[in-house]
Amino acid sequence: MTAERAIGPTRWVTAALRGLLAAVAALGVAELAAGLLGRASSSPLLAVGAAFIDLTPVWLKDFAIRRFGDDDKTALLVGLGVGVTLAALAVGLVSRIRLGYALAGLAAFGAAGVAAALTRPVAGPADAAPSAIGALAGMAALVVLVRGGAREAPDRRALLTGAGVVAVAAASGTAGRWLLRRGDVSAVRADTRLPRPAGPARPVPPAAQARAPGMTPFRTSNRDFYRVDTALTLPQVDPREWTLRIHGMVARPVELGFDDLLRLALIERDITLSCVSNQVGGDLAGNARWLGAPLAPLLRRAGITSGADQILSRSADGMTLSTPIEAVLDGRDAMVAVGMNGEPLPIAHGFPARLVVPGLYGYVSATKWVVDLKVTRFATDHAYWTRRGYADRAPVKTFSRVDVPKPLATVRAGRVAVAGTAWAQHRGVAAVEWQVDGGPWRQARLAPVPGLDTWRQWTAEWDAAPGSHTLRCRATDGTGHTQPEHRTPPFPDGATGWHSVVVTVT
Ligand SMILES: Nc1nc2c(c(=O)[nH]1)N[C@H]1C(S)=C(S)[C@@H](COP(=O)(O)O)O[C@H]1N2
Ligand SMILES: [Mo]
Repeated sequence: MTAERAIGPTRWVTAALRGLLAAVAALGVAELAAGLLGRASSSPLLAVGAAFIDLTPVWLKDFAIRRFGDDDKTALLVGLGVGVTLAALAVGLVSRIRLGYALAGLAAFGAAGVAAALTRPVAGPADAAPSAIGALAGMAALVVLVRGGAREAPDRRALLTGAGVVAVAAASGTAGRWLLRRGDVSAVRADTRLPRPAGPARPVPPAAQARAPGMTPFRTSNRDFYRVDTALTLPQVDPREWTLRIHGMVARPVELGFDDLLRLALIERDITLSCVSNQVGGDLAGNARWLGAPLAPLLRRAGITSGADQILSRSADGMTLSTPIEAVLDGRDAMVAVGMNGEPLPIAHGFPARLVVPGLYGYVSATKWVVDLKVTRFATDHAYWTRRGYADRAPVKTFSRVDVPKPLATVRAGRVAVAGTAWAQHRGVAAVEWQVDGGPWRQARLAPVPGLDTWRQWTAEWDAAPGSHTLRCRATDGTGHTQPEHRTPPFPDGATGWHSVVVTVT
């Protein structure tokens, strides 16, 4: 191949790289604008990602949670990054055909960013700025790069122009990130002191923890606690500025600051939280010791008007969840929680305050970063998930799981420890049965629990013969209801079905 012929493809590669550099400049400058604004959610990729989450159909969301679990947001951002890179390369290629088209392409991406930022639930007009300014910066960079590399061979001048664009992008991006980190409340959280509970938790019996090796911990550490939410950027809520407003169908609206909340008679309780998206055998559940202010007295202080049947709660990032009032007022330990396992709530779990209502799936009860409670009716107000077809009333379904042996494990023939976890929050787990290869059901031994609101571990001993075997379990709750065999998906009010595990005995 002659040198002449090699120039063609090189030029296209150079053109594609120009697009990439323009995109980097756009995103870097946009980050700086978002930093100056002090709002991470207005930065283009995060705004588009958040809009994407809101537009995601329920089946795709379930798939993402199933496939990526707690990493669903990372997966989304990686996907977005790949998409943006490809689009940027395409813009670069187009710039070689016609600069005007490429500039229009950048403007279109900027417009998408603006639209995404403006449609976030708590957005103001200023949130449009980062995407708009970023797009302009990207367009300017593209023009400069096209002019700078007019002869189209990657010569010294073109390289210098490229390096200049990268430097501007890196400097503004870094400055933007730094500005955004100033809003981080980790340090404030570390300095937050919580009072001792006026109503301490019942002690957890030591035997609540089943002894089988590899068994799930009875109490989930904050670090291992599952996380499910729509927040692509974690809300940074300073407790010194936090307030909780209770309003709507009430006689006397109430507003509380964080210190007001801490002065109330706090209770501490062991409560298992679980997600409606949890599949049969899934692990979107955790058990923690929560410290918080009982919610029912706060509502009574506000004076609920007759006819109200829903608490519509709102988080600092505009997420909404609906909770049936009857569940909050029926005597269970519904609370505005501030502490989790002896610490202030981790930021990812709602710092400085969240709701916890035993017995209901998280999407109808467990509002993190909660700032607003509107007393209303199901007939008038809808929340994020119920608007998408999830059930208004969603008590946690009775659930049980084989935790050990692990799926597809190989164990030695003879005595094998079988153990698992079952839950039916606020009804309690009354029995767990297990079976081998579809044989007779046998009663498992139930570990003691501190109350009805936590999960319950179960154990059994299996005299295992060599071969491949299927272990299966099912639980019965405190109302006498046994888990049905029939499998249903999580949508619209929680999965059903028996969990089974296949193991090899040698
Ligand atoms: N603000 C806010 N709160 C939220 C959610 C959310 O998306 N945003 N998700 C809910 C859902 S679906 C569940 S299962 C629980 C999960 O709480 P965790 O992340 O602390 O485990 O939080 C609930 N509270
Ligand atoms: Mo959930």
